Amino acid sequence: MTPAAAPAESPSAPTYGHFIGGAWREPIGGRTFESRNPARRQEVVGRFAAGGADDIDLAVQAARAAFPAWARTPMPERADILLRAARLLADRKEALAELMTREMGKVLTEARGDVQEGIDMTLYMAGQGRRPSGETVPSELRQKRCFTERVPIGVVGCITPWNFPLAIPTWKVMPALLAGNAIVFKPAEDTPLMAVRLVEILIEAGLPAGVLNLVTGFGEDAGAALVRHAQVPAISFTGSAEVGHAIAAACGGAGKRVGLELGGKNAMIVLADGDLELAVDGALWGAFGTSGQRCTATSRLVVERSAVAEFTERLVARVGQLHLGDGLDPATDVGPVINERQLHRIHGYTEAGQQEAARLLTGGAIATDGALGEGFFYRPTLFTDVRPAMRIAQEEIFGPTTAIIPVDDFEEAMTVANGTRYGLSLAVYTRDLQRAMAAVDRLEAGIVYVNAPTIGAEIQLPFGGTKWTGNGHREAGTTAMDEFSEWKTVYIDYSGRLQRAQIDTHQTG
Ligand code: UN1
Repeated sequence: MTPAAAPAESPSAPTYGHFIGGAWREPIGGRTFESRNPARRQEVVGRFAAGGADDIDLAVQAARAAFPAWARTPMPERADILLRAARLLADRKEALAELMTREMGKVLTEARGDVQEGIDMTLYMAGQGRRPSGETVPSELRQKRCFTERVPIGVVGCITPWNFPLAIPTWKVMPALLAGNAIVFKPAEDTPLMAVRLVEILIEAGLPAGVLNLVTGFGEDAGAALVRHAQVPAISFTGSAEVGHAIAAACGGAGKRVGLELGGKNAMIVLADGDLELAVDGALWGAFGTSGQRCTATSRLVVERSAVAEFTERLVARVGQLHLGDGLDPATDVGPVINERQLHRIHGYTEAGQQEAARLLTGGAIATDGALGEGFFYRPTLFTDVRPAMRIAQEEIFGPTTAIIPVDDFEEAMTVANGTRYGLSLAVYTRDLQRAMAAVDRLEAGIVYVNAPTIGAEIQLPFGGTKWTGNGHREAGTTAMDEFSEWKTVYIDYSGRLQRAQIDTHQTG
């Protein structure tokens, strides 16, 4: 079972195993599953091992065995491996992007962006390997030094989604490796091939056996076994709020650390003084880029009432021009959605919107004409007259659907934008600096944009959200290592006598 062969059309698509302890292995139960091209469902891009509790246990044991030596390896040496991996990712950017489009569906330009985000993250973490990673802090006592240092946690479980099949794994795997942890990596069942490619690159870059282990398969089996495993003290998960909260409960009960990144119901506020053409450009990109399958997707357009008619007219015209198709076709603006279940789930939200008397302006249907019928295509969908309490204004749809919510003024815009359970990304369009800054102050989200849509975060800044979106962690940026390391505080007393903090320094009388 080697992963070397290029993927081909079914039935000759290759079969890939788990990567455990430095070797590719067949799944213990012998079960496999297929990853298919969402633009052409008859095309199998690969067959993969369907992992279960036994495979996970094997991977955890391999990680435990590799951990001590990796933890002792100097951080700059670990960083050098990441630097080599970044170069390999850059060398293979085009091939990886094409493969991503075939496995996941996003249009090729966006797939290139996903790979680039992975390269950026890997380079950034390689650089972090030679930067200060602790502090020297003054002691209140003489002849005493105090400093902090980061130490690895041990074996960490990384569970990643399919929508950014390369970038998001790098947000977790790279800082976890740099911090000195060993990893069991369980990628989404819809995009295992991108995970295989990433693991291959890290091995080629020189990662020692057992430091990174890959177990492919389904959340209910492999994912749940990883979360429950007694020798995995930390889990990092990106995915739905429903699954994330179940993981958090399991981790909480077992005293484990858990980092969650759980989606959003992101809004773009368009104030009447804003540049409406710029806002239309932003809405199109934010709502329909990646077929709306970003946790940062612009799924609400909160528009000041006096601008609604003009904004809507311009937006409807532009949505009508979006070309739906295979992401490998340069003429395509919007690719397929990930799978059949999601396709029907998205359509269910169209029905919910209509039942609640929102007005459908365009789209709202599964596309079946010609070649589109071979894949999972949903027409870019725009609702208006949406009220803030409607399901389409409250629940994460994760598809090419967005909703115009008219509001009377700035105050109502703030209330509506903040009025969901999520708190990932919010945007405001205005030319008025005072209102822009007031919005920055008042919007309840981990990420706020001014005059840009809700998508487009850069890796050198913290990524994550408030409220239901997460549990306080931030990925990437200056905070990337926090989720994957412990702080050790060290006091060194070289006075040769007992010195008592708080007491000897504050003698009275
Ligand atoms: C996600 O949607 O899960 O900010 C991540 C963005 C991308 C990352 C999105 N850089 O849209």
